[in-house]
Amino acid sequence: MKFTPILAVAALAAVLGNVQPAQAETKAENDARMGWFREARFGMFIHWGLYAVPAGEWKGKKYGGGVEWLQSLANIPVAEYTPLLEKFNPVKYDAEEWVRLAKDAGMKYIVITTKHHDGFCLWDSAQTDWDIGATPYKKDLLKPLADACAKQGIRLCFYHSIMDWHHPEWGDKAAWRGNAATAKPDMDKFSAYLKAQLDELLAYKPGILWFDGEWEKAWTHERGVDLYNYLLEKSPALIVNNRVDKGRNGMAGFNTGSQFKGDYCTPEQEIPASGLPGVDWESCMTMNNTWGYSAHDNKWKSTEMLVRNLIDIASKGGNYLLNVGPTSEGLIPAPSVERLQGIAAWMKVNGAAIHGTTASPFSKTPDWGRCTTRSLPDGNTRLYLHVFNWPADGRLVLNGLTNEGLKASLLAKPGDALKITSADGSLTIAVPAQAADPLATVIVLDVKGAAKVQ
Ligand code: H79
Repeated sequence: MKFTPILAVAALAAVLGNVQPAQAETKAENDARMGWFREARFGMFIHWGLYAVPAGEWKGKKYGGGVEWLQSLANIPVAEYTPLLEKFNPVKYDAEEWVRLAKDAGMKYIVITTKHHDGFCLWDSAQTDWDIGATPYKKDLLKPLADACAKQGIRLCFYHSIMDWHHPEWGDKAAWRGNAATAKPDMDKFSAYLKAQLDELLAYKPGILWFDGEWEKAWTHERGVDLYNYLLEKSPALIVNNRVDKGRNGMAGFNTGSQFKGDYCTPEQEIPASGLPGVDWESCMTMNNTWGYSAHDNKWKSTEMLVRNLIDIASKGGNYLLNVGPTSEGLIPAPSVERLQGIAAWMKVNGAAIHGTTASPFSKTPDWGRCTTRSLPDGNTRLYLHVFNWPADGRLVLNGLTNEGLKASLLAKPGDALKITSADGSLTIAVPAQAADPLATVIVLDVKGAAKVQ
């Protein structure tokens, strides 16, 4: 719902507000701010908006890929897209249930699209009528999620698209939008709108602001720096992804220079082969081939692949942000629920091998699987060996690991010690004949001191 006088005041405050650059942060301060994110390792992405109504189909034609892009894929002018408002009525939305699904799967945070590229807002913003308040449902969708997250101990985080196909002042005009109010869009007015909306969103106390759609020319490095500083000034504990600025290297997502703002890198639909050493990062990925709900995308990844992606990412020191795209009724599709429950079963046994762990000491990805690590208080190191390919001869050989082995067992059976032998600069663990879990069987190995691999 739009209140014009408030818009004017908010816009003025946003322009005149204190946007002094934040003081340079010390490493200790950065460690404290990024701490929960580094421990989390696993989060849920939720892409939800008006595009769930057409669900990947427009005028009888089916579209593939990310169908949250439908307005652009089908070149739908704003005037034709607007009536979707009347059909977005998520009466089956149960925020408690969504958070429960995420929490059971071992996810520690949720990132929801407060506004995607089509500009539609999931909360009743005072800055626009292009929001949930104009649908038959009317009620704020973020508040119940914020409450459920607070109750269940999950961090709520917000995706917010910078690019906005609905706002007349967004500076890159595609002819199909048909909504340019002026011949020359005013990006200062757009920035004021962006900041006033972000002020509203900060009231929900999000853990992360996850920007996107920063690549169009209208968004500049200067605006990225200004927005980052604006947000950190207002909310010093906030984490902001690198898409606030212009430095990300396409889908690979890593920063191309230290002048660019953003607290972590954002590979999209890919896992960096050797991680991104020295920086924080998070790979966001879909379960099928779309982010927003599609009625016809059946290209689901297996639960095995999703669990192994999580392990692979953790072994490289990153986070996995795994997407669901709820329907316009407010339901997470059944294939997504099934997969989350499969992941939950694995995480119930093996969560300790993911949460709060650090990257593998092996420079080459081992043939048998992946490794995550944990520094123990006594200076020794715990290795979690996630075995994908179970050794046929009952011997798991860790090539090049020169540490003294202290003890080993299956994570699921801590009482049953496995025999460790060392020879020729490698360490070998005698394992049972059969893998305990076909998705990945985890062996815990404690070694003396810091892990050393030759
Ligand atoms: O919200 C989901 C997608 O809708 C959105 N990001 C995820 C999280 C997304 N936006 N764009 N894409 C996905 C793919 C488009 C990539 C491109 Fe580009 C935009 C190719 C060229 C311009 C970004 C900038 C990648 C390369 C340069």
